[in-house]
Amino acid sequence: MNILLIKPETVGIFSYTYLVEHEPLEMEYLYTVFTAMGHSAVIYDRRYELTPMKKKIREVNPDVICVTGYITQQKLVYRYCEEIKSYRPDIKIILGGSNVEINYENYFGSKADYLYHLSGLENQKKLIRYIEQEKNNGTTAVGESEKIRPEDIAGICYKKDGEWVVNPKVVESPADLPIPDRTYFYKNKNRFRYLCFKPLALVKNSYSCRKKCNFCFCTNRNSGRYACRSVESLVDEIASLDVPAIHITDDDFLIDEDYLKEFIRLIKEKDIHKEYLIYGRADFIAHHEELMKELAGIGLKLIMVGLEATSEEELDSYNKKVTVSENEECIRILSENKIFCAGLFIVHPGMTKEDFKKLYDWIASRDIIPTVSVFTPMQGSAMYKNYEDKMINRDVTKQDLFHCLLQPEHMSVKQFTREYHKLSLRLAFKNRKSELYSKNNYFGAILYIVKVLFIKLRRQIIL
Ligand code: B12
Ligand code: SF4
Repeated sequence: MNILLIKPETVGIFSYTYLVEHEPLEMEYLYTVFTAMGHSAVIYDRRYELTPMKKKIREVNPDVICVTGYITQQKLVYRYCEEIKSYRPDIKIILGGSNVEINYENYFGSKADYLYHLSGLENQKKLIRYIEQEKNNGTTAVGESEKIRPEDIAGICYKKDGEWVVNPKVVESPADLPIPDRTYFYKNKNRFRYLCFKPLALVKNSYSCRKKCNFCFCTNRNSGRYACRSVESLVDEIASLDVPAIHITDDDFLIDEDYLKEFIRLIKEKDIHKEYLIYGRADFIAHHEELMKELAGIGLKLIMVGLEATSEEELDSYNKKVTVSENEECIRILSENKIFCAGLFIVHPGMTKEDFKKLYDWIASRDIIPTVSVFTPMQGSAMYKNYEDKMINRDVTKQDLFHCLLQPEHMSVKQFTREYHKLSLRLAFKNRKSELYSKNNYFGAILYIVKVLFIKLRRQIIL
Protein backbone atom coordinates (compact mmCIF):
# COMPACT_ATOMS: atom_id res chain seq x y z
CA MET A 1 0.00 0.00 0.00
CA ASN A 2 0.99 3.65 -0.29
CA ILE A 3 1.11 5.39 3.07
CA LEU A 4 1.39 9.14 3.59
CA LEU A 5 2.82 10.26 6.95
CA ILE A 6 1.80 13.77 7.97
CA LYS A 7 3.71 15.82 10.52
CA PRO A 8 1.49 18.92 10.96
CA GLU A 9 2.77 22.47 10.85
CA THR A 10 3.66 23.94 14.22
CA VAL A 11 0.93 25.88 16.00
CA GLY A 12 1.46 28.84 18.33
CA ILE A 13 4.62 30.65 19.35
CA PHE A 14 6.97 27.82 18.30
CA SER A 15 5.91 28.26 14.68
CA TYR A 16 7.58 31.69 14.53
CA THR A 17 11.06 30.46 15.31
CA TYR A 18 13.49 28.04 13.76
CA LEU A 19 15.77 28.17 16.78
CA VAL A 20 14.26 25.01 18.24
CA GLU A 21 13.39 22.46 15.57
CA HIS A 22 13.41 18.68 15.82
CA GLU A 23 13.32 15.88 13.31
CA PRO A 24 9.87 14.26 12.88
CA LEU A 25 11.06 11.14 14.70
CA GLU A 26 7.60 9.64 15.13
CA MET A 27 7.14 9.76 11.35
CA GLU A 28 10.59 8.23 10.80
CA TYR A 29 9.56 5.37 13.10
CA LEU A 30 6.36 4.80 11.14
CA TYR A 31 8.33 5.01 7.88
CA THR A 32 10.73 2.33 9.18
CA VAL A 33 7.95 0.01 10.31
CA PHE A 34 5.86 0.36 7.14
CA THR A 35 8.70 0.05 4.63
CA ALA A 36 9.93 -3.06 6.49
CA MET A 37 6.42 -4.49 5.92
CA GLY A 38 6.82 -3.92 2.17
CA HIS A 39 4.69 -0.76 1.90
CA SER A 40 5.70 2.49 0.30
CA ALA A 41 5.77 5.40 2.79
CA VAL A 42 6.32 9.12 2.30
CA ILE A 43 6.97 11.67 5.05
CA TYR A 44 5.08 14.92 4.45
CA ASP A 45 6.48 17.37 6.97
CA ARG A 46 4.20 20.38 6.69
CA ARG A 47 6.52 22.46 8.88
CA TYR A 48 8.73 22.82 5.81
CA GLU A 49 6.92 21.45 2.81
CA LEU A 50 4.57 23.95 1.22
CA THR A 51 2.88 21.55 -1.22
CA PRO A 52 -0.87 21.81 -0.53
CA MET A 53 -2.59 18.75 0.91
CA LYS A 54 -4.60 17.82 -2.20
CA LYS A 55 -1.59 18.11 -4.46
CA LYS A 56 0.41 15.88 -2.12
CA ILE A 57 -2.40 13.33 -2.12
CA ARG A 58 -2.42 13.35 -5.95
CA GLU A 59 1.37 12.82 -5.99
CA VAL A 60 1.48 9.99 -3.45
CA ASN A 61 -1.93 8.41 -4.14
CA PRO A 62 -2.12 6.98 -0.62
CA ASP A 63 -4.32 4.14 0.60
CA VAL A 64 -3.65 5.21 4.19
CA ILE A 65 -2.77 8.54 5.78
CA CYS A 66 -1.21 8.65 9.25
CA VAL A 67 -1.30 11.93 11.13
CA THR A 68 0.56 12.75 14.33
CA GLY A 69 0.04 15.83 16.52
CA TYR A 70 0.06 17.46 19.91
CA ILE A 71 -2.92 18.90 21.78
CA THR A 72 -2.37 22.34 20.26
CA GLN A 73 -2.70 20.82 16.78
CA GLN A 74 -5.99 19.05 17.47
CA LYS A 75 -8.17 21.52 15.55
CA LEU A 76 -5.76 21.45 12.65
CA VAL A 77 -5.91 17.66 12.54
CA TYR A 78 -9.73 17.87 12.37
CA ARG A 79 -9.29 20.19 9.39
CA TYR A 80 -6.94 17.73 7.68
CA CYS A 81 -9.47 14.91 8.12
CA GLU A 82 -12.23 17.06 6.54
CA GLU A 83 -9.98 17.97 3.63
CA ILE A 84 -8.80 14.40 3.00
CA LYS A 85 -12.25 12.81 3.21
CA SER A 86 -13.93 15.46 1.07
CA TYR A 87 -11.31 14.84 -1.61
CA ARG A 88 -10.77 11.07 -1.34
CA PRO A 89 -13.24 9.39 1.04
CA ASP A 90 -11.67 5.98 0.33
CA ILE A 91 -8.38 6.87 2.07
CA LYS A 92 -8.14 5.40 5.56
CA ILE A 93 -7.04 7.96 8.14
CA ILE A 94 -5.16 6.90 11.28
CA LEU A 95 -4.48 9.46 14.01
CA GLY A 96 -1.81 8.86 16.65
CA GLY A 97 0.80 10.54 18.83
CA SER A 98 1.00 11.79 22.40
CA ASN A 99 -2.34 13.58 22.49
CA VAL A 100 -4.34 10.80 20.82
CA GLU A 101 -2.74 8.29 23.19
CA ILE A 102 -4.35 9.92 26.24
CA ASN A 103 -7.13 12.15 24.90
CA TYR A 104 -8.46 9.92 22.14
CA GLU A 105 -12.08 10.87 22.91
CA ASN A 106 -11.25 14.37 21.70
CA TYR A 107 -11.10 12.97 18.17
CA PHE A 108 -14.43 11.12 18.19
CA GLY A 109 -15.97 14.03 16.26
CA SER A 110 -13.35 13.88 13.52
CA LYS A 111 -13.56 12.09 10.20
CA ALA A 112 -10.67 9.77 11.10
CA ASP A 113 -11.14 6.01 10.64
CA TYR A 114 -8.82 4.83 13.41
CA LEU A 115 -7.32 6.34 16.54
CA TYR A 116 -4.14 4.73 17.79
CA HIS A 117 -3.80 5.20 21.54
CA LEU A 118 -0.49 3.47 22.30
CA SER A 119 3.17 4.55 22.37
CA GLY A 120 4.59 1.42 20.74
CA LEU A 121 4.07 0.34 17.14
CA GLU A 122 3.51 -3.44 17.32
CA ASN A 123 -0.27 -3.05 17.19
CA GLN A 124 0.06 -0.44 14.47
CA LYS A 125 1.58 -3.13 12.24
CA LYS A 126 -1.46 -5.28 12.96
CA LEU A 127 -3.79 -2.39 12.07
CA ILE A 128 -2.02 -1.86 8.74
CA ARG A 129 -2.28 -5.58 7.99
CA TYR A 130 -6.00 -5.39 8.78
CA ILE A 131 -6.50 -2.39 6.46
CA GLU A 132 -4.62 -4.23 3.72
CA GLN A 133 -6.73 -7.30 4.26
CA GLU A 134 -9.93 -5.24 3.97
CA LYS A 135 -8.59 -3.56 0.83
CA ASN A 136 -8.12 -7.02 -0.64
CA ASN A 137 -11.77 -7.79 0.12
CA GLY A 138 -11.07 -9.69 3.30
CA THR A 139 -8.26 -11.88 2.03
CA THR A 140 -5.14 -11.84 4.17
CA ALA A 141 -1.78 -10.46 3.10
CA VAL A 142 0.58 -12.81 1.27
CA GLY A 143 2.08 -15.40 3.57
CA GLU A 144 -0.38 -14.75 6.40
CA SER A 145 -2.80 -17.41 7.38
CA GLU A 146 -4.54 -15.66 10.22
CA LYS A 147 -7.41 -13.28 9.51
CA ILE A 148 -7.28 -10.12 11.58
CA ARG A 149 -10.38 -8.65 13.26
CA PRO A 150 -10.44 -5.05 14.55
CA GLU A 151 -11.56 -6.20 18.00
CA ASP A 152 -8.26 -8.12 18.31
CA ILE A 153 -6.05 -5.06 17.79
CA ALA A 154 -5.11 -3.60 21.16
CA GLY A 155 -4.95 0.17 21.60
CA ILE A 156 -7.10 1.27 18.70
CA CYS A 157 -10.46 3.00 18.43
CA TYR A 158 -12.49 2.05 15.39
CA LYS A 159 -16.04 2.64 14.20
CA LYS A 160 -18.70 -0.05 14.34
CA ASP A 161 -22.22 0.79 13.13
CA GLY A 162 -21.30 4.47 13.29
CA GLU A 163 -20.18 4.30 16.96
CA TRP A 164 -16.59 4.42 18.22
CA VAL A 165 -15.35 1.23 19.85
CA VAL A 166 -12.37 1.62 22.20
CA ASN A 167 -10.10 -1.41 22.44
CA PRO A 168 -8.12 -1.74 25.69
CA LYS A 169 -4.54 -0.55 25.93
CA VAL A 170 -1.53 -2.78 26.55
CA VAL A 171 1.60 -1.84 28.47
CA GLU A 172 4.55 -1.68 26.11
CA SER A 173 8.32 -1.26 26.05
CA PRO A 174 10.41 0.95 23.76
CA ALA A 175 12.73 -2.06 23.41
CA ASP A 176 10.23 -3.23 20.77
CA LEU A 177 10.74 -0.13 18.60
CA PRO A 178 13.00 -0.56 15.57
CA ILE A 179 16.09 1.60 15.06
CA PRO A 180 14.61 4.40 12.94
CA ASP A 181 15.59 4.77 9.31
CA ARG A 182 17.00 8.31 9.25
CA THR A 183 17.06 8.91 5.50
CA TYR A 184 14.68 11.84 5.97
CA PHE A 185 16.79 13.23 8.79
CA TYR A 186 20.06 13.17 6.84
CA LYS A 187 18.42 14.87 3.86
CA ASN A 188 17.30 17.74 6.10
CA LYS A 189 19.65 17.59 9.03
CA ASN A 190 20.75 21.22 8.99
CA ARG A 191 17.21 22.27 9.93
CA PHE A 192 17.26 20.48 13.24
CA ARG A 193 18.64 22.26 16.24
CA TYR A 194 18.18 23.34 19.81
CA LEU A 195 19.57 26.87 19.90
CA CYS A 196 23.37 26.51 19.52
CA PHE A 197 23.24 22.71 19.31
CA LYS A 198 23.00 21.81 15.65
CA PRO A 199 22.57 19.61 13.72
CA LEU A 200 20.65 17.78 16.40
CA ALA A 201 19.09 14.30 16.39
CA LEU A 202 16.29 13.07 18.66
CA VAL A 203 16.59 9.71 20.37
CA LYS A 204 13.64 8.08 22.12
CA ASN A 205 14.66 5.80 24.95
CA SER A 206 11.70 5.45 27.32
CA TYR A 207 7.95 5.61 27.80
CA SER A 208 6.31 7.45 30.72
CA CYS A 209 8.03 8.40 33.99
CA ARG A 210 8.39 6.78 37.42
CA LYS A 211 7.43 9.99 39.21
CA LYS A 212 3.86 11.24 39.39
CA CYS A 213 3.82 15.05 39.43
CA ASN A 214 0.17 16.01 39.28
CA PHE A 215 0.51 18.59 36.46
CA CYS A 216 2.34 16.17 34.21
CA PHE A 217 0.79 14.67 31.10
CA CYS A 218 3.74 12.47 30.11
CA THR A 219 3.69 10.32 33.23
CA ASN A 220 0.27 8.94 32.23
CA ARG A 221 1.48 7.60 28.90
CA ASN A 222 2.01 3.83 28.47
CA SER A 223 -0.79 3.38 31.06
CA GLY A 224 1.41 5.18 33.60
CA ARG A 225 4.13 2.51 33.45
CA TYR A 226 7.74 3.53 32.97
CA ALA A 227 9.79 1.41 30.56
CA CYS A 228 13.14 2.03 28.89
CA ARG A 229 15.46 0.47 26.35
CA SER A 230 18.65 -1.36 27.22
CA VAL A 231 21.60 0.94 27.63
CA GLU A 232 23.46 -1.02 24.93
CA SER A 233 20.78 -0.34 22.30
CA LEU A 234 20.68 3.35 23.29
CA VAL A 235 24.45 3.72 22.96
CA ASP A 236 24.50 1.76 19.68
CA GLU A 237 21.90 4.10 18.21
CA ILE A 238 23.85 7.15 19.39
CA ALA A 239 27.07 5.72 17.94
CA SER A 240 25.37 5.19 14.58
CA LEU A 241 24.26 8.84 14.29
CA ASP A 242 26.34 11.16 12.18
CA VAL A 243 25.55 14.33 14.19
CA PRO A 244 27.39 16.30 16.86
CA ALA A 245 24.40 16.71 19.21
CA ILE A 246 21.75 14.35 20.57
CA HIS A 247 18.52 15.24 22.37
CA ILE A 248 17.31 12.27 24.42
CA THR A 249 13.54 12.68 24.68
CA ASP A 250 13.07 10.72 27.94
CA ASP A 251 10.92 12.76 30.27
CA ASP A 252 13.47 12.00 32.96
CA PHE A 253 16.75 10.48 31.81
CA LEU A 254 18.32 10.69 35.28
CA ILE A 255 16.43 7.80 36.83
CA ASP A 256 18.87 5.04 37.63
CA GLU A 257 22.44 5.41 38.85
CA ASP A 258 23.60 2.03 37.54
CA TYR A 259 22.02 2.67 34.14
CA LEU A 260 23.84 6.00 33.88
CA LYS A 261 27.18 4.52 34.99
CA GLU A 262 26.87 1.88 32.29
CA PHE A 263 25.90 4.62 29.79
CA ILE A 264 29.06 6.56 30.67
CA ARG A 265 31.21 3.40 30.48
CA LEU A 266 29.89 2.42 27.03
CA ILE A 267 30.18 5.95 25.62
CA LYS A 268 33.82 5.97 26.72
CA GLU A 269 34.50 2.42 25.55
CA LYS A 270 33.09 3.17 22.09
CA ASP A 271 34.99 6.46 22.02
CA ILE A 272 31.84 8.48 21.17
CA HIS A 273 32.26 12.25 21.16
CA LYS A 274 28.93 14.04 21.05
CA GLU A 275 26.98 16.59 23.03
CA TYR A 276 23.84 15.57 24.92
CA LEU A 277 20.66 17.41 25.89
CA ILE A 278 18.40 15.67 28.37
CA TYR A 279 15.52 16.16 30.84
CA GLY A 280 16.27 15.43 34.48
CA ARG A 281 15.10 16.09 38.02
CA ALA A 282 16.72 18.49 40.45
CA ASP A 283 16.68 16.03 43.38
CA PHE A 284 18.65 13.43 41.42
CA ILE A 285 21.20 16.03 40.32
CA ALA A 286 21.50 17.38 43.87
CA HIS A 287 22.29 13.93 45.27
CA HIS A 288 24.65 12.73 42.49
CA GLU A 289 27.35 15.35 42.16
CA GLU A 290 30.10 12.88 41.11
CA LEU A 291 27.89 11.25 38.50
CA MET A 292 26.98 14.66 37.06
CA LYS A 293 30.68 15.44 36.78
CA GLU A 294 31.22 12.22 34.86
CA LEU A 295 28.23 12.92 32.59
CA ALA A 296 29.65 16.38 31.87
CA GLY A 297 32.92 14.64 31.01
CA ILE A 298 31.31 12.53 28.26
CA GLY A 299 29.51 15.50 26.71
CA LEU A 300 26.37 16.30 28.71
CA LYS A 301 25.77 19.96 27.88
CA LEU A 302 22.23 20.88 28.84
CA ILE A 303 19.55 19.63 31.22
CA MET A 304 15.96 20.77 31.04
CA VAL A 305 15.09 20.61 34.69
CA GLY A 306 11.71 21.38 36.19
CA LEU A 307 12.62 23.74 39.04
CA GLU A 308 9.00 24.96 38.91
CA ALA A 309 8.96 27.27 41.95
CA THR A 310 10.98 29.00 44.63
CA SER A 311 9.01 28.05 47.77
CA GLU A 312 8.35 24.74 49.52
CA GLU A 313 4.56 25.35 49.53
CA GLU A 314 4.40 25.77 45.77
CA LEU A 315 6.64 22.74 45.16
CA ASP A 316 4.45 20.63 47.48
CA SER A 317 1.29 21.77 45.73
CA TYR A 318 2.64 20.23 42.49
CA ASN A 319 3.46 16.96 44.29
CA LYS A 320 6.97 17.56 42.99
CA LYS A 321 8.69 15.93 45.98
CA VAL A 322 11.72 18.20 45.60
CA THR A 323 12.84 20.84 48.10
CA VAL A 324 14.08 24.39 47.45
CA SER A 325 17.51 23.43 48.80
CA GLU A 326 17.67 20.52 46.34
CA ASN A 327 16.87 22.97 43.55
CA GLU A 328 19.68 25.23 44.79
CA GLU A 329 22.13 22.31 44.95
CA CYS A 330 21.15 21.28 41.43
CA ILE A 331 21.83 24.78 40.07
CA ARG A 332 25.23 24.86 41.78
CA ILE A 333 26.30 21.43 40.52
CA LEU A 334 25.27 22.15 36.93
CA SER A 335 26.97 25.53 36.99
CA GLU A 336 30.22 24.10 38.38
CA ASN A 337 30.23 21.41 35.71
CA LYS A 338 29.44 23.81 32.87
CA ILE A 339 26.16 22.12 32.06
CA PHE A 340 23.43 24.56 31.00
CA CYS A 341 20.63 24.52 33.54
CA ALA A 342 17.59 25.08 31.31
CA GLY A 343 15.32 25.64 34.30
CA LEU A 344 11.58 25.29 33.80
CA PHE A 345 9.38 27.46 36.02
CA ILE A 346 5.65 27.86 36.48
CA VAL A 347 3.71 31.06 37.16
CA HIS A 348 0.33 30.37 38.76
CA PRO A 349 -2.95 32.30 39.20
CA GLY A 350 -2.27 32.98 42.90
CA MET A 351 0.68 35.23 42.11
CA THR A 352 0.75 38.94 42.84
CA LYS A 353 2.80 41.54 40.93
CA GLU A 354 5.28 41.37 43.79
CA ASP A 355 5.60 37.58 43.32
CA PHE A 356 6.46 38.10 39.64
CA LYS A 357 9.21 40.51 40.66
CA LYS A 358 10.52 38.10 43.30
CA LEU A 359 10.57 35.27 40.79
CA TYR A 360 12.57 37.42 38.37
CA ASP A 361 15.08 38.28 41.10
CA TRP A 362 15.40 34.66 42.20
CA ILE A 363 16.05 33.37 38.68
CA ALA A 364 18.19 36.31 37.53
CA SER A 365 20.56 35.93 40.45
CA ARG A 366 21.31 32.30 39.56
CA ASP A 367 23.09 30.53 36.71
CA ILE A 368 19.93 29.43 34.89
CA ILE A 369 18.63 29.74 31.34
CA PRO A 370 14.92 29.70 32.21
CA THR A 371 11.69 28.97 30.41
CA VAL A 372 8.66 30.16 32.32
CA SER A 373 5.33 28.46 31.64
CA VAL A 374 1.88 29.41 32.81
CA PHE A 375 0.28 26.90 35.17
CA THR A 376 -1.80 24.79 32.77
CA PRO A 377 -4.16 22.04 33.80
CA MET A 378 -3.35 20.01 30.70
CA GLN A 379 -6.02 17.59 29.64
CA GLY A 380 -4.66 14.14 30.46
CA SER A 381 -2.75 15.19 33.58
CA ALA A 382 -3.86 14.07 37.05
CA MET A 383 -4.84 17.60 38.10
CA TYR A 384 -7.02 18.30 35.06
CA LYS A 385 -10.23 17.06 36.70
CA ASN A 386 -9.73 19.46 39.64
CA TYR A 387 -9.63 22.44 37.31
CA GLU A 388 -11.82 21.44 34.38
CA ASP A 389 -14.80 23.46 35.61
CA LYS A 390 -12.70 26.48 36.52
CA MET A 391 -11.07 26.96 33.14
CA ILE A 392 -11.88 30.29 31.56
CA ASN A 393 -10.59 29.23 28.16
CA ARG A 394 -11.24 25.78 26.74
CA ASP A 395 -9.58 26.31 23.39
CA VAL A 396 -7.14 23.38 23.08
CA THR A 397 -4.77 25.44 20.93
CA LYS A 398 -4.14 27.49 24.07
CA GLN A 399 -2.88 24.45 26.03
CA ASP A 400 0.65 25.33 24.99
CA LEU A 401 1.77 26.31 28.50
CA PHE A 402 2.02 29.97 27.47
CA HIS A 403 -1.62 31.03 28.02
CA CYS A 404 -3.52 32.01 31.12
CA LEU A 405 -6.38 29.48 31.34
CA LEU A 406 -7.50 30.10 34.94
CA GLN A 407 -8.76 33.32 36.48
CA PRO A 408 -5.86 35.01 38.30
CA GLU A 409 -6.67 35.75 41.95
CA HIS A 410 -5.02 39.16 42.23
CA MET A 411 -5.34 40.72 38.79
CA SER A 412 -7.16 40.47 35.48
CA VAL A 413 -6.18 37.98 32.78
CA LYS A 414 -4.79 40.86 30.75
CA GLN A 415 -2.62 42.10 33.63
CA PHE A 416 -1.44 38.56 34.41
CA THR A 417 -0.48 38.01 30.77
CA ARG A 418 1.35 41.34 30.75
CA GLU A 419 3.28 40.41 33.92
CA TYR A 420 4.11 37.03 32.42
CA HIS A 421 5.37 38.51 29.15
CA LYS A 422 7.34 41.13 31.05
CA LEU A 423 8.99 38.43 33.17
CA SER A 424 9.85 36.25 30.15
CA LEU A 425 11.23 39.19 28.14
CA ARG A 426 13.30 40.52 31.05
CA LEU A 427 14.80 37.06 31.59
CA ALA A 428 15.50 36.62 27.87
CA PHE A 429 17.17 40.04 27.76
CA LYS A 430 19.28 39.22 30.79
CA ASN A 431 20.52 36.02 29.18
CA ARG A 432 20.94 37.43 25.65
CA LYS A 433 24.72 36.98 25.73
CA SER A 434 24.58 33.35 26.80
CA GLU A 435 26.57 30.94 24.66
CA LEU A 436 23.28 29.11 24.06
CA TYR A 437 22.10 31.98 21.85
CA SER A 438 25.47 32.61 20.23
CA LYS A 439 24.53 31.05 16.90
CA ASN A 440 21.26 32.96 16.59
CA ASN A 441 20.86 35.16 13.56
CA TYR A 442 18.36 37.81 14.64
CA PHE A 443 17.94 39.34 11.19
CA GLY A 444 17.24 35.85 9.78
CA ALA A 445 14.75 35.34 12.63
CA ILE A 446 12.75 38.42 11.61
CA LEU A 447 12.65 37.31 7.96
CA TYR A 448 11.51 33.91 9.15
CA ILE A 449 8.59 35.42 11.09
CA VAL A 450 7.47 37.28 7.96
CA LYS A 451 7.71 34.06 5.92
CA VAL A 452 5.65 32.14 8.50
CA LEU A 453 2.95 34.81 8.45
CA PHE A 454 2.65 34.50 4.66
CA ILE A 455 2.49 30.71 4.83
CA LYS A 456 -0.18 30.84 7.54
CA LEU A 457 -2.24 33.21 5.43
CA ARG A 458 -1.91 31.02 2.35
CA ARG A 459 -2.91 27.93 4.29
CA GLN A 460 -6.08 29.62 5.47
CA ILE A 461 -7.10 29.56 1.82
CA ILE A 462 -5.42 26.42 0.45
CA LEU A 463 -4.68 23.74 3.02
C1 B12 B 1 10.84 17.17 21.64
C2 B12 B 1 9.50 17.75 22.04
C3 B12 B 1 9.08 18.93 21.44
C4 B12 B 1 9.82 19.61 20.30
C5 B12 B 1 9.22 19.20 18.94
C6 B12 B 1 9.48 17.74 18.62
C7 B12 B 1 8.99 17.33 17.27
N1 B12 B 1 9.59 16.32 16.70
O1 B12 B 1 8.07 17.88 16.76
C8 B12 B 1 9.50 21.09 20.60
C9 B12 B 1 10.48 21.56 21.65
C10 B12 B 1 9.53 22.04 19.42
C11 B12 B 1 8.14 20.92 21.24
C12 B12 B 1 7.18 21.88 21.21
C13 B12 B 1 5.94 21.73 21.82
N2 B12 B 1 5.57 20.74 22.62
CO1 B12 B 1 6.63 19.16 22.93
N3 B12 B 1 7.57 17.62 23.42
C14 B12 B 1 8.68 17.10 23.00
C15 B12 B 1 8.97 15.78 23.73
C16 B12 B 1 10.01 16.01 24.81
C17 B12 B 1 9.39 14.64 22.83
C18 B12 B 1 8.49 14.46 21.59
C19 B12 B 1 9.12 13.56 20.57
O2 B12 B 1 9.56 14.01 19.53
N4 B12 B 1 9.19 12.28 20.84
C20 B12 B 1 9.71 11.28 19.92
C21 B12 B 1 8.58 10.53 19.23
C22 B12 B 1 9.17 9.39 18.42
O3 B12 B 1 7.78 9.98 20.25
P1 B12 B 1 6.19 10.21 20.31
O4 B12 B 1 5.84 11.53 19.79
O5 B12 B 1 5.78 9.83 21.65
O6 B12 B 1 5.69 9.13 19.21
C23 B12 B 1 5.55 7.74 19.52
C24 B12 B 1 4.09 7.31 19.54
O7 B12 B 1 3.24 8.32 20.07
C25 B12 B 1 3.81 6.98 18.10
N5 B12 B 1 3.17 7.98 17.27
C26 B12 B 1 3.40 9.29 17.21
N6 B12 B 1 2.64 9.84 16.27
C27 B12 B 1 1.91 8.87 15.70
C28 B12 B 1 0.97 8.90 14.67
C29 B12 B 1 0.36 7.72 14.28
C30 B12 B 1 -0.64 7.75 13.19
C31 B12 B 1 0.70 6.50 14.92
C32 B12 B 1 0.07 5.26 14.51
C33 B12 B 1 1.64 6.48 15.95
C34 B12 B 1 2.25 7.66 16.31
O8 B12 B 1 5.07 6.75 17.48
C35 B12 B 1 6.15 6.99 18.35
C36 B12 B 1 6.75 5.66 18.68
O9 B12 B 1 6.96 5.44 20.02
C37 B12 B 1 7.55 15.47 24.35
C38 B12 B 1 7.56 14.73 25.66
C39 B12 B 1 7.66 13.26 25.41
N7 B12 B 1 8.50 12.62 26.12
O10 B12 B 1 6.95 12.73 24.56
C40 B12 B 1 6.91 16.85 24.46
C41 B12 B 1 5.40 16.95 24.23
C42 B12 B 1 5.02 16.08 23.06
N8 B12 B 1 5.23 18.37 23.88
C43 B12 B 1 4.14 18.87 24.34
C44 B12 B 1 3.71 20.20 24.12
C45 B12 B 1 2.48 20.64 24.88
C46 B12 B 1 4.39 21.04 23.25
C47 B12 B 1 3.94 22.44 22.86
C48 B12 B 1 2.48 22.50 22.46
C49 B12 B 1 4.10 23.45 23.96
C50 B12 B 1 5.37 23.58 24.64
N9 B12 B 1 5.42 24.64 25.39
O11 B12 B 1 6.30 22.80 24.58
C51 B12 B 1 4.87 22.78 21.66
C52 B12 B 1 4.09 22.62 20.34
C53 B12 B 1 4.90 22.45 19.11
C54 B12 B 1 4.05 22.08 17.91
N10 B12 B 1 4.49 21.08 17.18
O12 B12 B 1 3.05 22.68 17.59
C55 B12 B 1 3.34 17.86 25.13
C56 B12 B 1 2.14 17.35 24.31
C57 B12 B 1 0.93 17.13 25.15
C58 B12 B 1 -0.23 16.73 24.31
N11 B12 B 1 -1.32 16.47 24.97
O13 B12 B 1 -0.21 16.68 23.13
C59 B12 B 1 4.42 16.79 25.45
C60 B12 B 1 3.92 15.36 25.62
C61 B12 B 1 5.14 17.25 26.75
C62 B12 B 1 4.23 17.69 27.86
N12 B12 B 1 4.43 18.89 28.32
O14 B12 B 1 3.37 17.04 28.35
N13 B12 B 1 8.03 19.69 21.80
S1 SF4 C 1 7.13 16.41 35.64
FE1 SF4 C 1 8.98 15.26 35.11
S2 SF4 C 1 9.45 14.08 36.97
FE2 SF4 C 1 7.33 14.79 37.18
S3 SF4 C 1 6.11 13.06 36.39
FE3 SF4 C 1 6.45 14.49 34.68
S4 SF4 C 1 8.26 13.73 33.62
FE4 SF4 C 1 8.20 12.76 35.64
